[in-house]
Amino acid sequence: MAEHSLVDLRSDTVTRPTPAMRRVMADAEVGDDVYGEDPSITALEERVAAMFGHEAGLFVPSGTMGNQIGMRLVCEPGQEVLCDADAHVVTYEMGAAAAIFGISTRTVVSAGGRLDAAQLIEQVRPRDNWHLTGTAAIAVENSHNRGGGLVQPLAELQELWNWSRRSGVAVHLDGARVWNASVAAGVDLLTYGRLADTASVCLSKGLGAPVGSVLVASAERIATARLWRKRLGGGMRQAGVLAAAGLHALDHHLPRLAEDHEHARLLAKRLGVDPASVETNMVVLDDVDAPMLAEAAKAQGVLISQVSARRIRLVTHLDVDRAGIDRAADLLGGLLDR
Ligand code: TLP
Repeated sequence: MAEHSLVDLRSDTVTRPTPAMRRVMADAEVGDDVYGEDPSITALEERVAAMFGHEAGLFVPSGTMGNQIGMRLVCEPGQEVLCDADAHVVTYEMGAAAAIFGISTRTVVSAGGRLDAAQLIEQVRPRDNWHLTGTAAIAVENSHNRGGGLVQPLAELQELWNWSRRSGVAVHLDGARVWNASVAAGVDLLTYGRLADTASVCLSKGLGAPVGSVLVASAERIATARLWRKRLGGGMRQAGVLAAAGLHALDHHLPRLAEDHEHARLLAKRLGVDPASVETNMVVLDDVDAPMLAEAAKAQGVLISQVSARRIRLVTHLDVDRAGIDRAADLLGGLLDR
């Protein structure tokens, strides 16, 4: 089957740079960013920091690096980060917090990933006790990946933030898809950014850039983050070609996320999934034979991802148009007999 006829719903990470994006990448002004001399990277860092109301930003190769450095900035080795049991930072980042930074993580099982500030706050442990592992930070994910792209309630984020100012426990935001949350909820990025001490946002998910995330925080913290990035081997040289793709994505791909959300709702409707469960660009199929469905769909050119033996995730993005959605819905609907 020709590559272009595939409908790839495994993730929004699978997008390829558009022709227009490739042109700005080719024309990007670059320099050696380890010397701080890449104007495209500097422009991207300043722009994203301002969008989220933070003093500074740091371009990093991946969301994983953004999250891990972000958490390290607000948590010392031997302390803990508290988060939801299904959070990406503890599920899909290969134990990095423990393996690299000596950070302990503790998780709370929430209702499908939805933030309940009081539930987390209740679990926080003091940092001045002779026995306990002190809680230095709470990590929040918005939108929530394993929660099926759910958008965190603003009131809960605000409650957590207000409490965190009183308690001295920091808040890290895994904002890989905070763009989707913002578009879906009509909450601006500045509002989300101001409810976190550190935030990692991805350019390579719904925004469609090929590589990269930006970590935002105070200028002092970002100066420390720059050292960690270099230590981890993430100091990049003429990576302005990548930053240019990110800048282009912010200009052209942010407002169109509403279209992905519409496509996800459409898919859900066609597959008998409650459209109310679709808040952004993901559809979850539960109680299905996931390996069978994935294999049968793949044989006919539709790629979907298995979250577990009984759960499938479909993710809409800018490389799947309405015709692709219809094709996937026809095929999956037939396979599921829905
Ligand atoms: N998520 C990927 C996989 O790792 C599961 C995907 O296909 O959804 N935070 C969140 C909420 C994410 O969903 C991801 C990627 C990351 C962080 C990590 O980003 P990368 O892959 O750039 O390290």
